[in-house]
Amino acid sequence: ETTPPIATREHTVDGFVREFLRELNFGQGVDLTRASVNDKYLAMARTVRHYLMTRWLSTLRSQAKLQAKSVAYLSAEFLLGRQLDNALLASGLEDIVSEGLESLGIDLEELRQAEIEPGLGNGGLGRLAACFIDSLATMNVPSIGYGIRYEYGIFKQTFVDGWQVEKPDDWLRLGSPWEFPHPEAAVKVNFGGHVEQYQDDDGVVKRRWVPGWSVLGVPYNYMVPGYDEGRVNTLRLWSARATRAFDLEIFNSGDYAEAVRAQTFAENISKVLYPEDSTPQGKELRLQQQYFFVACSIKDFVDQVLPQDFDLHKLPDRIVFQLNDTHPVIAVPELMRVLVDEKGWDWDEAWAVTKQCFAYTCHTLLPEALEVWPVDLLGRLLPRHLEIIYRINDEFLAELRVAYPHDELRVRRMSIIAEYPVRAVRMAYLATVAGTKVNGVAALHSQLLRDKVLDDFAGYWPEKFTNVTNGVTPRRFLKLSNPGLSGLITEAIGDGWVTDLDQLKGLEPLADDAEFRRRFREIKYANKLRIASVLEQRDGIVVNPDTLFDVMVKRLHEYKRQTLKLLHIVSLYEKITTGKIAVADVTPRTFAFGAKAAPGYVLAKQIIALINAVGRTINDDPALEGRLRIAFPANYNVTLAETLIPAADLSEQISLAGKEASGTGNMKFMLNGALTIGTDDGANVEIRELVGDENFFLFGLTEPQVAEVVERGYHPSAYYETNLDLRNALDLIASGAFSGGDRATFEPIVSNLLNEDRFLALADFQAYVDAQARVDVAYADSEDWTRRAVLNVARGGFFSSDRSMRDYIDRIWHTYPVAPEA
Ligand code: 26V
Repeated sequence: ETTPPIATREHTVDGFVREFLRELNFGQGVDLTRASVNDKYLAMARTVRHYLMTRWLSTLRSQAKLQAKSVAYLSAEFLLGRQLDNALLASGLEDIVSEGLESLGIDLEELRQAEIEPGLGNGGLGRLAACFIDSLATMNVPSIGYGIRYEYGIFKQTFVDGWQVEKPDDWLRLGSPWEFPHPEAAVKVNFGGHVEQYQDDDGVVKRRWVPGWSVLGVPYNYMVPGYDEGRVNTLRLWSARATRAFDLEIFNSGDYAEAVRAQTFAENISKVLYPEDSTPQGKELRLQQQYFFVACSIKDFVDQVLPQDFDLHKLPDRIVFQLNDTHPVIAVPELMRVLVDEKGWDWDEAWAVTKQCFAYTCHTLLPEALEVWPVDLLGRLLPRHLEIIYRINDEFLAELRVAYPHDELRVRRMSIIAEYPVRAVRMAYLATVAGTKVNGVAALHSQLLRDKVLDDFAGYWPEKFTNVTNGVTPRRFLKLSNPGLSGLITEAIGDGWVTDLDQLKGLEPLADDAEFRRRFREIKYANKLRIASVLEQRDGIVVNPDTLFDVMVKRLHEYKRQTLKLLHIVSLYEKITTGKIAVADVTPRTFAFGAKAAPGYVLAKQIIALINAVGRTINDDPALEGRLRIAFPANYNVTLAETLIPAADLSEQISLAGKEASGTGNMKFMLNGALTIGTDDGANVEIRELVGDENFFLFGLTEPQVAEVVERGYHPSAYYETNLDLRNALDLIASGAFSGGDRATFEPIVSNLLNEDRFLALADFQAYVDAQARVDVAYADSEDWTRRAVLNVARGGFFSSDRSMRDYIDRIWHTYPVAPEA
């Protein structure tokens, strides 16, 4: 049997230049002399992508041949960031390209800047998915990412008078060279209608779904290139189109305008990413999105990826569907529906297979972030799925009544169906019942899941619960984002760390090497200069590289406590302007913030306005002699993170203990040589254990202490009454000092802190200020600070997403690596 050859490209400067010009002239249809930056960027992207194609095709070939078990990572979000640099790295083309472009008089940096990043995620959860698929490809793990190709990603944040104003993120407007649309492979997804009873050919009474309407899902494939000759895996994102049947019916009735309207209705499903990431709104369109991508993905895997004659009883040997939070959990009843209704299996047979095919990752601890779908909504949109969920629940509860014959209360607590305030499906419970494993995303988080959020389930199925601490890809967040430090590391220990981050341990002895520290400092300084120039061009913000860079970048949430950091700044300001401390005694700092607020989260938006207002006041106050500045660039995203994080000295990870599931920014800072000021929360706990207490600025209540304070009854105003510095800071905000004398503007923030303060910012204020004073002392000894910074890098290897993937493989997936065919 002969296999047809796969085309290859010539890995030489001349070869590259030829391919690039071909793309520019034949693909883009322009002459180099008349080509716009975007023309050149598009041609460049397509050229690079062609270089990866051979590996992609061989990956698919070896997969078809070996039929190895795969991971399907189901996620409503993939926050990829820009693609060009990563593709250049993965194809090993960096040198060839810079030489080739130079010979053509083209500036590579200008092309890089032309790329609009695909912002198809809100924050940590979406970026984690992107890091994971990068690691899976690099580690040669057969896997496929399934998600949604939103036409509009996370909104673009702008500031108007310091207030957040959202603009649509039209990321596809200049073309999208990284995707491969496959309209011919579209799949149909049904919605609505009702369920009917019928008799099959053998006279058996069965139930089936009679849908009310349907849409098409068009797959768009993206390459997921592994580093250094690894696999090129696939990310398949679904885009909604109207079905032809949909159109025809109405066209035939002669109502052209209605037909076009119906099309828009269908295409709305993948129109926009929901920008809320903590309080589920229970929106029907969101449930449509979830079912849409999950139904497409299961159908795709069963009908397209698996061989035609595949015996679905062996499905668990070929696939594990990893559920990235509860968003894809409707996949569970969908697979049941496919097996029972479409394949004609009996219920028990289908359930036995289904419950081996899923595993569930939980990403939160906030009760309000746990998704529940009211049964009236679910029954209207997916009537058959609701029936299936009811049956899963009935059988589960019957099983529980056997296990706990005298504890009906417990049985009801564990019901997948909540009865109050409205009857609704608890998606986390459904996922837990159906999954082979349930994992949290950091050691503390997994412990709290077992002890609190899912304690009844952990008691019933102790072996189902496990932890996999998050990680980040060292390719994007060290190698690419910090070329200076990467170069220094490679010089010292070789380049094996890029795929084996534990090798960073080899840097430990160099923490005591003065010359190494000098070069390390020099690189940090260069990174500060780099971000200073970016901020100036991008935002018109001026920062001083000769200051301590103190950085807090993450979504704006009360639990993350941006206000705690702000209170520290306001307190410093108050003390300086009232002469309590001398300006000359203040450590010069640049306080950098980056944060988007969910558009409907009123308090979060007020906090953004307050940060900007304080910034306007202190940045212009001559009394501070430029020693304190706030830099709050709008629209923090992956691209900005890549230049901001490598410049940081201090990483702010100050959530209330027990609320941040893991955090992943904290890991990126550590690996780029920042020290952390942080609470005992999420992965901070593990960071501190690894780097050592003496290299971490710990402060604040621990999770058990928080529970105790809350139990006793928390009264934030007591802290206001007894802590003069805190009172002065809050009074200054309340006085209107940052709002042109208007006391009303920020009154809601102050009164929320005084009367409610759900996340105990006031309780942790003094401890935080004290920890910041320790930071000042430590920073003053620049040699010792650098030594600690080096140790942070050296001890950060654990936080590679390659390690996370190894943990998932060992504890949950049980898959094996398969290299692409040579
Ligand atoms: C939740 C929801 C709730 C329904 C509405 C839409 C929506 C969209 C996204 C989310 C995700 C919230 C959970 C989340 O992002 N968790 C973060 O996950 C990170 C990766 O595990 C982790 O590092 C962060 O600590 C955690 O907050």
